[in-house]
Amino acid sequence: MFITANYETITFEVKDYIGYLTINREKKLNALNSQVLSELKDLLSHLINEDKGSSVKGVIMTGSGEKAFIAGADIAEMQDMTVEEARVFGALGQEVTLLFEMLPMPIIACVNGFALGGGCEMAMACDFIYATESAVFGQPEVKLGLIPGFGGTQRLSRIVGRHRAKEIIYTGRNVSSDEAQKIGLAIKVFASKEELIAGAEKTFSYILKVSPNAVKLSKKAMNSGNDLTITEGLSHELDQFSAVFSSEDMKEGTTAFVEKRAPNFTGN
Ligand code: CO8
Repeated sequence: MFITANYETITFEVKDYIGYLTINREKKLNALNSQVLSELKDLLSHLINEDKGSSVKGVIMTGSGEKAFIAGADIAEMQDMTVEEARVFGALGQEVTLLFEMLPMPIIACVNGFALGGGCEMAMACDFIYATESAVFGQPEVKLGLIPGFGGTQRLSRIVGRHRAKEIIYTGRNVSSDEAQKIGLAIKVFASKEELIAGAEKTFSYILKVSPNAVKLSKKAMNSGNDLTITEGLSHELDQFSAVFSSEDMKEGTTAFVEKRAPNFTGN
């Protein structure tokens, strides 16, 4: 297991195969500055490189405290950026969102409070979003003379539809947890942060029983197919579908069914 002790703005703790990733800048409502993004990049790269043999089979991401998941990119840091510096900062944020999508294990964004701007963008890069009733989503960048820069102009449309995404981005308005659930941005809503985390743990209790290899390849086929035509997407699915036939998990899962016993998956 890699060393997480050096991180200052995030924490990562593993318990019962679940990695608990927390953005740890509570006083600044967990706003994303360059340090947070760099530490996220480092952690996610380790998780991707470890893959096989990793003790982490799923990740729950949340923000420290009760008030915010992430209240956006750090406005104070962006205030004086040059065009070149903004490009580097934007590219780093985008890279982190792509690393979430490349994680070999599922990651659930548990949105407790504000998920604005870069916060909404990080949540959308996770596999799916659970939220508390008090959660507030939005892409308020236009109110600051900015535009979404960590993937919001691309992922929000893909999740809620282009016209709805345009209305949300052009107005910069808040989206309540209730509305987020109605439009498919958050898929489950819980009364408290405690229940939110317990809800994600319950979902992982099902995911941890199935083949980690099959989940990984489903994720890969679904993420890579997102931007393709149906024919190209089906071709990607076929690649991953045939690839599972070389796995021990596939032999174990099908043999266990035929032998009428529970499977014992290893992730290989
Ligand atoms: N950046 C920096 N600091 C922040 C941020 C932020 N996004 N959000 C909150 N903070 C800080 C506040 O400045 C304050 O600090 P301090 O106590 O030192 O004054 C502390 O957190 C607490 O915040 P508030 O006092 O404002 O708390 P309230 O409960 O009154 O308000 C809000 C909560 C409504 C969430 C309010 O803080 C707010 O409006 N925050 C900004 C939300 C926002 O606009 N987010 C989008 C930012 S832009 C963005 O994310 C762009 C992403 C792509 C960038 C690409 C770059 C190239």
